[in-house]
Amino acid sequence: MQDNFKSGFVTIVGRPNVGKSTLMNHLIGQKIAITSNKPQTTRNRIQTVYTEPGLGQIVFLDTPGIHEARTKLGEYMVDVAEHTMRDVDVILWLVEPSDYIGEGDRHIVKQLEKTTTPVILVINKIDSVDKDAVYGVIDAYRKLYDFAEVVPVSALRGNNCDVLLQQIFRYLPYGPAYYDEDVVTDQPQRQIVAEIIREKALHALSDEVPHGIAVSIDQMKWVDGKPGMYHIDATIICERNSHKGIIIGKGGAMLKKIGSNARYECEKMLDAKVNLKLWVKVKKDWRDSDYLIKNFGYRKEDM
Ligand SMILES: Nc1nc2c(ncn2[C@@H]2O[C@H](COP(=O)(O)OP(=O)(O)OP(=O)(O)O)[C@@H](O)[C@H]2O)c(=O)[nH]1
Ligand SMILES: [Mg+2]
Repeated sequence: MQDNFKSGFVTIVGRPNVGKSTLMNHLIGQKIAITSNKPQTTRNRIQTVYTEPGLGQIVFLDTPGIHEARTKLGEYMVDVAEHTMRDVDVILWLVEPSDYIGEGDRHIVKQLEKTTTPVILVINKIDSVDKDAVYGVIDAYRKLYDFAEVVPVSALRGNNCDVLLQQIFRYLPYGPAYYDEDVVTDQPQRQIVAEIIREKALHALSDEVPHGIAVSIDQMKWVDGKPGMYHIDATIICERNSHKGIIIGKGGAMLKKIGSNARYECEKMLDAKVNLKLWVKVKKDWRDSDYLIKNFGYRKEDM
């Protein structure tokens, strides 16, 4: 490894729905984290690796949106996000392009004040506002905190993401790569499949139903044949009987839609045929049960 190679960990934090997962996917050039227009999509820390040969390696941490938690799962999610700020080389704080700064963002400033780590303020979604409005946003945020850099981007369109990468590298220490060049994520395939199903449910359902969904993979096996294919059995867990009815839909139409959208994306991700079977189960108020949230994979040990 050359002497001038840089490497380090970079967490992406911010309120729900500001575009953290969209940004991470864009920066690494691959869809690993699921995204949706509903807040609280990401529930775990998701690690991905970006390597620029000869230059450096960035290990990104995508995190759940920091919000006022109303369930035990919510508390877990906020803990996960805030925990990542402790041991990284750079913090990316993502915000909406608005000069109104609410309680949620003020809470995040308090967390940033606890560290001495360089913070890059990333103003996302600049495609949705006038260029001039961005200056007002920069001024409003600069009054709150002494940022290492401020970078406006559009994660959706990819605008200015190259500049953001350059700025991140400036603040990384010299050192060898943490992972081989071909490593992209720490997420096991089964976990990515579960997340794809949850994403398709988030996209298809409205109101409060999607927030109370978890997905468990009951079986995932490769069966040789012509063609060979993955057989995947998965269960969508929801909080109430009435939600179960909505997820299944009239004559099973909703579940079929979620299933076929998920199968399509799983086939792309696995580069193979997939036979996906979905079930729906009710676990009443599981988001407030320590036992069940652990059971569905939201574990403090993984933080
Ligand atoms: N117009 C516009 N929309 C964006 C941009 N980046 C993200 N979005 C949209 O914002 C919504 C939220 O994106 P996510 O990436 O899921 O946001 P997140 O911050 O990861 O959300 P949580 O995981 O819930 O905390 C989605 O509908 C995205 O398509 C952007 O640059 N411009
Ligand atoms: Mg997210």
